[in-house]
Amino acid sequence: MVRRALDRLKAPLPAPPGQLRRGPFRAGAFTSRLHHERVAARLGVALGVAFGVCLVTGLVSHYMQQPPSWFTWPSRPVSLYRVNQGLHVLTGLAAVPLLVAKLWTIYPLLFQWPPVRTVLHAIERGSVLVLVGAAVFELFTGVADIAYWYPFQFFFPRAHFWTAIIATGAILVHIGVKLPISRRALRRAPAPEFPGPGLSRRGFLTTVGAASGVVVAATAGATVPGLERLTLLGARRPDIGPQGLPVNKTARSARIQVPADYRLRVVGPRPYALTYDELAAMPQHTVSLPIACVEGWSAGATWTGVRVRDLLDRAGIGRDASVRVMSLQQSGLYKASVLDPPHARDRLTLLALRLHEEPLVLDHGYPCRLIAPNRPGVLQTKWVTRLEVVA
Ligand SMILES: Nc1nc2c(c(=O)[nH]1)N[C@H]1C(S)=C(S)[C@@H](COP(=O)(O)O)O[C@H]1N2
Ligand SMILES: [Mo]
Repeated sequence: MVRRALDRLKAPLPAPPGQLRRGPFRAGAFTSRLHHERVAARLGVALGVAFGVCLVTGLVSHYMQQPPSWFTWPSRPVSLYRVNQGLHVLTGLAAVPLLVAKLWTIYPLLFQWPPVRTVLHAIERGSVLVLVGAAVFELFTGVADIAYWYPFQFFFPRAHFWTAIIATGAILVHIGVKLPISRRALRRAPAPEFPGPGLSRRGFLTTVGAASGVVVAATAGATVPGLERLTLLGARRPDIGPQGLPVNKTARSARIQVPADYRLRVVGPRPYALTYDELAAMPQHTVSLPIACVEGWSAGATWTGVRVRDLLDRAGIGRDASVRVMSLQQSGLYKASVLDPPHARDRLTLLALRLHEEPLVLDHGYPCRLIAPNRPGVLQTKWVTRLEVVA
């Protein structure tokens, strides 16, 4: 049964009339020696590595923000998420020149003749279409997100996540189909290039690799400490902003009004409320922790404030409780976040009142903001007014 169905998929289809074979469909229409399977295979390997790292780091980031029950993420090492986020952004950016080069290398295949030989061949070509569409979509939306540019109607994280899943499936199918060809192309001694002017295959691959390297070098400073001044292409300089730190969401755009009778409320078995002065009179601790923003930048800073676990203990909240951190913000996705037990109990997790020893400015979360180790920036809630146990 299966075999017969497969045979049918492999049966040759009638060829279209030869008169249609014109323009780019002609034999020998593409003359560049760079449209070569060896070039395609090399670029494919580089893209596979870049997309692989991008996928794994992207999944970590996704599950941190919407944790399923099986997912736990430790609060240490403190900068693991920063590294994860940096790898995601940099491998994604490095993939842009690689993908452009790969598409250019293989585009003559668009005009192969006959366009489809068998049903199986049609399916394979269709899967390449899905793959190219998904890869281009991922890189485009990723770069747009880094630039805070949302020319689309859909919700970026969800579309970016699901397209990654589709792309991964299409890549696996593609690797399965092309592996024998790539192996052959990579293993065999390189076919001699026909002589003539123009770029050699090696020269082309070196140029593409260099372009990728320049993109990484010019954007790495957005996440790697010490390279800030090299950030020529990054959308943000992580050392520029009020109090030396960028602001993602301003108080104005979040419509924050700090009421004159501001209180921090901690809701547990023994609920209580504190004024700003009472918070400032509690034991203060200083920690050095980064904001690692999923929108492509990370910046370290020194924060001073009250340990969250001291606040929770005082309310009688247990060690295994997850805690919701709520802000003065009325609407928006990031008006609250949840601290799971490892982060809630970590001695580095603070409600910070000061940044670089000065009181927080409103844009950084005055009266107080959450800062916890090994956590994405979107979960470092600003303008905090309430901590409560998650039911
Ligand atoms: N209440 C609230 N807190 C928030 C946000 C927000 O939109 N609302 N944005 C988050 C994001 S995306 C980041 S990267 C950090 C940035 O902190 P900063 O502006 O102090 O650098 O704050 C986080 N805290
Ligand atoms: Mo962010």
